[in-house]
Amino acid sequence: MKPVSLIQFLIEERRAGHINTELSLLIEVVARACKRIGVATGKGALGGVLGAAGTDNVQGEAQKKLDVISNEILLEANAWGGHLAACASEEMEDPQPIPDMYPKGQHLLLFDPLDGSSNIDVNISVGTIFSVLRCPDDVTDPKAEHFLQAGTTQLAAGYVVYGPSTLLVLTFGHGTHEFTLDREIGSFTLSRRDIRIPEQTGEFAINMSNQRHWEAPMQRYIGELLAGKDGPRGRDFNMRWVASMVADVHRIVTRGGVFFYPLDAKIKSKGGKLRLMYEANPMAFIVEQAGGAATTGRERIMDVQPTGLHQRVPVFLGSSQEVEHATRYHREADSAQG
Ligand code: P6P
Repeated sequence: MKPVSLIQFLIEERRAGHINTELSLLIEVVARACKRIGVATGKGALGGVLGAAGTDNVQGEAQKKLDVISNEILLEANAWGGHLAACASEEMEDPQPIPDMYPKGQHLLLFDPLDGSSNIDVNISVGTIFSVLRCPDDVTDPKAEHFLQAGTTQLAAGYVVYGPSTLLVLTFGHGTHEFTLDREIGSFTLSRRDIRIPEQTGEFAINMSNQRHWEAPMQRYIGELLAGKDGPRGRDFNMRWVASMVADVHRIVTRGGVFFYPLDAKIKSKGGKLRLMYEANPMAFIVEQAGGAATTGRERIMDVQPTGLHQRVPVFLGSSQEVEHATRYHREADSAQG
């Protein structure tokens, strides 16, 4: 069968009325920027871009040189096209407006330019995560509050995983689709259309070193998985933890599984570890469109009404039956506490 390129897929989506021309251009530009990020990360030590940048981001986390480089690549690529009103990034305190010299568009782009970058120096897969919102009609100079839209309003979401192959996974709300970068011709080619995540799974992903800090329902749920076939679940489970959300989520999108970053006593005051606007929401959109589920342990992630651009939430996502099982334990515990 003739391979379908990303641009052909985008034209098909436009003809189907799923996206407009401006959004189609936006995705093309982001995909091209991610190819450049992939080249930069692929150089490794030879590119002189490993290691710390010597600066901290808005989260107070030490930035890697490639965090800063990846952020700049995405900002520069999206400045001139006329498809965006502003960008927001994990690496920037405030949104960056499109420079006045360029036309502005009707979209807002949010991204984590290089998620999992602590893995860069040890050559483990990392990725870019992005989310697209509509800029409110009467807003010409978007501020942070104009980005504070629930995940259900996303027009598009995607990630690019820089692994043995470079893959783009994308949704416009009409299924989740995967594109593989054909390095010989430099274009993303459709490799999986309408991905479905199995409802059941025997594989979970969580950072077990936080176990003693978890809330009681999380202790109960994970304890039952660890008890295996001799415990209440009556089956054995396997565990994976890459500590790179894009890599862990892509495994789940590919073969099922469930990913948890629950509240724990260390991070409770911050609301969680992962960021709602440019990590949890886009991943939730992608996973739900593939038949999976995504909650905070108490509510659907995409229903959360944001209160801050860099707000954090707990994340439970993946195979729907396990997400619902763990979420049910949290709701039961909350009800019991009254
Ligand atoms: P921990 C990477 O820093 C990240 O934001 C996600 O990509 C990843 O899932 C998580 O943090 C890893 O957290 O506690 O294992 O370092």
